[in-house]
Amino acid sequence: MRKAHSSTGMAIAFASIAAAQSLDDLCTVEYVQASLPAANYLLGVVPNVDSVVASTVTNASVTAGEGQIGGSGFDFCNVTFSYTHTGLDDTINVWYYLPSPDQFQNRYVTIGGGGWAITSTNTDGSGLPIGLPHGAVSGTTDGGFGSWSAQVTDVLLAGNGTMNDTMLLSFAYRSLHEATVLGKELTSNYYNNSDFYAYYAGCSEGGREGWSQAQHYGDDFDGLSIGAPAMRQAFQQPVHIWGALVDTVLGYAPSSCELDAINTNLTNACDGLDGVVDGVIARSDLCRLNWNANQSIGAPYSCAASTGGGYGGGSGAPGGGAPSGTVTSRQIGGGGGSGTSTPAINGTVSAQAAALVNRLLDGVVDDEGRQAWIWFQPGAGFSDSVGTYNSTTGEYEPPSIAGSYEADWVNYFLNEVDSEDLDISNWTYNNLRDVFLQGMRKFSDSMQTTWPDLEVLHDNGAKVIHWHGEADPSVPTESSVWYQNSVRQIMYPDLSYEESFDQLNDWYRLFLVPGAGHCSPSATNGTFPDDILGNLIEWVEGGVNPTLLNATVGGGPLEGTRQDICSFPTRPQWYSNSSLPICVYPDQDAIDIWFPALTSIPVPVY
Ligand SMILES: *[C@@H]1O[C@H](CO)[C@@H](O)[C@H](O)[C@H]1NC(C)=O
Ligand SMILES: *[C@@H]1O[C@H](CO)[C@@H](O)[C@H](O)[C@H]1NC(C)=O
Ligand SMILES: *[C@@H]1O[C@H](CO)[C@@H](O)[C@H](O)[C@H]1NC(C)=O
Ligand SMILES: *[C@@H]1O[C@H](CO)[C@@H](O)[C@H](O)[C@H]1NC(C)=O
Ligand SMILES: *[C@@H]1O[C@H](CO)[C@@H](O)[C@H](O)[C@H]1NC(C)=O
Ligand SMILES: *[C@@H]1O[C@H](CO)[C@@H](O)[C@H](O)[C@H]1NC(C)=O
Ligand SMILES: *[C@@H]1O[C@H](CO)[C@@H](O)[C@H](O)[C@H]1NC(C)=O
Ligand SMILES: *[C@@H]1O[C@H](CO)[C@@H](O)[C@H](O)[C@H]1NC(C)=O
Ligand SMILES: *[C@@H]1O[C@H](CO)[C@@H](O)[C@H](O)[C@H]1NC(C)=O
Ligand SMILES: *[C@@H]1O[C@H](CO)[C@@H](O)[C@H](O)[C@H]1NC(C)=O
Ligand SMILES: *[C@@H]1O[C@H](CO)[C@@H](O)[C@H](O)[C@H]1NC(C)=O
Ligand SMILES: *[C@H]1O[C@@H](CO)[C@H](O)[C@@H](O)[C@@H]1NC(C)=O
Ligand SMILES: [Ca+2]
Repeated sequence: MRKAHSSTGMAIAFASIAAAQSLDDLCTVEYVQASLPAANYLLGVVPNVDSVVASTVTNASVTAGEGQIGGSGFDFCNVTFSYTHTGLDDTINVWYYLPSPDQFQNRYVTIGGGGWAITSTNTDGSGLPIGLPHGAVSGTTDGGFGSWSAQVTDVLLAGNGTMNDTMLLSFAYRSLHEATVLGKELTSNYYNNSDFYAYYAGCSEGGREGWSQAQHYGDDFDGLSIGAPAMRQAFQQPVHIWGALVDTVLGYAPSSCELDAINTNLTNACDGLDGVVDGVIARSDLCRLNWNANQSIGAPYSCAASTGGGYGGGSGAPGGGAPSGTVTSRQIGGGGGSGTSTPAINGTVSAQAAALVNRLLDGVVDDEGRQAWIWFQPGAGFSDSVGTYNSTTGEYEPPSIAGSYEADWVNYFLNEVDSEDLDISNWTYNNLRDVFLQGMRKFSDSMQTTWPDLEVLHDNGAKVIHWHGEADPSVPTESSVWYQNSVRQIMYPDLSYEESFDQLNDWYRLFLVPGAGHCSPSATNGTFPDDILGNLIEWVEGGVNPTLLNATVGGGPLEGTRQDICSFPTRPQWYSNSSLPICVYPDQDAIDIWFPALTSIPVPVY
């Protein structure tokens, strides 16, 4: 098995490690300075030796999260330093946790960010500590944004009309690669050990960052754990406009109460299609084939007055409480369907609301009805469409887009204006399609992150575990299915569907997590991955190909029961005599439902 790194070595570092093996001995500014990569180890990158800060941390705890394990009793060296690029007077900060020598297990991992942040520095399983339970050095970067908590939108524009292209590319893919190359060389020098494996782990924007590395720098890693990637940004952010736009174009903004009633009907109708009635829609593909919102017309609803807090999302659909650093619509600022007071409401599901939900689930179309993109799975709720109550008129209005990630995309990235406003009240469906196309033209080599040829990564022997909650309301689940299919078709053009999946599954697997939300569990009785990086390590280092992803039920009567996750395209199906699902190949129509022809987009969408 290939190892990740070959060291150029550093005499000073090696001189001191022989006598110094404890954490206290290694975790000094002098020793870390001596372990720094040399100037131009990565051409054009010059570490600032004087910037090194190193401090010992002992008995640290890590909280599990995002499908990664936690633990306690971790001792490590907490290191930061900065570097500059030749010819630029810039400062990029990088941050590493280096386990004590007795806890180091010959692994390195780069950690991604979330939302518009290039890094997550939390103590839970979404930040730098991810590596500690696996004895891995963890590394991350501030991208040169000026602070660890800065968002790319803070630095993307030098002024209205002037994009800071350096910051764009830093965020898009470059700075994480630099943090990785520097981190691997630091690891090699610090432990006097070039014989270790290199990994990547991230979810949401961190997932997109993982694909950005896999696509641009296929040599960097032996394995990548990529969750719910916010990739294909030309579509990913604006797809959240679809909910409000359909309200606007159809002239009907439903209350959360009415949408909840539709979602309840959907859940009741689709829950059992997977063979077990447990409140989890494990077959959203069958739901799309078997249910449409017309079935819910006439269903009664009644909700008490609310003083704010917004949309609860109904069963199986998370509302506002997304974890920090995710790409949920309308989490920035005060716009949209949260925080407003609504009066008591009752009624029966209208034909208008049903037409609207059918339009949402069928995905984005243009004014001629031609398909432009997909949408979220049934079970993910309809939060983007929830009307805002106007106490002056007593009517529900389409939700405001202002202050959302999608407004940021249109303003900062596409139009290059520093603004949180976006008024879509005059838009038609073509405006949204045109936003997709504008983003594709402008960011195909940066934020789009869908390059489908992973030959370098594959030749390098690297493995990828790509996972996605099937009820994710922030990044459409189908977005992941779509990308995997693109890779399969580009890399195995001459093989049949099953033959090409056989080849692909040797090194890249996709797991859809039934009922799960965005990088987190959602449905009460749903299962969730135990230890994704652990499965990846077993695959890379032990040759154990994860035909199933280890996972455990998080609540309800089966809480704590192992319920592993099927590798796409196989899908879970329960039979009367089994308590665990069987992974089956779906019927052709349950495959085809994922792949509509995008007749409104004149170029391939990967
Ligand atoms: C570094 O590691 C190599 C190979 O393991 C070993 O030969 C060498 O003595 C080590 N050097 C120091 C200074 O520990
Ligand atoms: C280490 O932390 C744990 C809590 O995680 C605590 O119970 C224990 O006393 C600590 N040990 C030491 C030596 O501080
Ligand atoms: C690690 O060091 C940074 C500054 O270099 C500091 O802000 C942070 O709190 C430290 N983390 C821990 C866990 O001590
Ligand atoms: C780009 O952003 C960085 C970080 O904020 C800044 O140092 C640099 O001067 C900016 N470049 C331009 C051309 O504005
Ligand atoms: C969880 O499953 C149990 C029995 O299998 C069921 O009674 C309960 O209603 C389910 N919970 C939800 C939220 O559907
Ligand atoms: C729902 O009902 C409307 C009005 O009767 C009809 O036009 C539409 O085709 C139906 N939708 C589906 C998916 O059956
Ligand atoms: C429904 O709302 C109306 C007012 O809009 C109210 O008079 C009526 O009592 C409500 N019915 C129920 C069952 O809540
Ligand atoms: C409510 O409706 C009134 C009348 O159309 C309008 O002037 C006002 O801006 C609306 N309020 C909000 C918060 O949209
Ligand atoms: C930049 O453009 C936005 C949108 O037009 C405007 O609101 C803002 O005031 C402008 N900022 C500056 C500094 O001119
Ligand atoms: C929408 O169109 C109307 C009529 O053409 C125009 O008066 C209004 O300014 C437009 N609103 C926006 C936000 O463009
Ligand atoms: C996954 O489960 C298998 C079988 O129970 C076990 O051998 C393996 O170690 C587990 N892997 C992880 C990462 O938990
Ligand atoms: C919606 O769900 C379907 C399938 O479970 C039922 O047959 C319908 O009766 C239900 N619709 C309403 C209005 O309750
Ligand atoms: Ca079910």
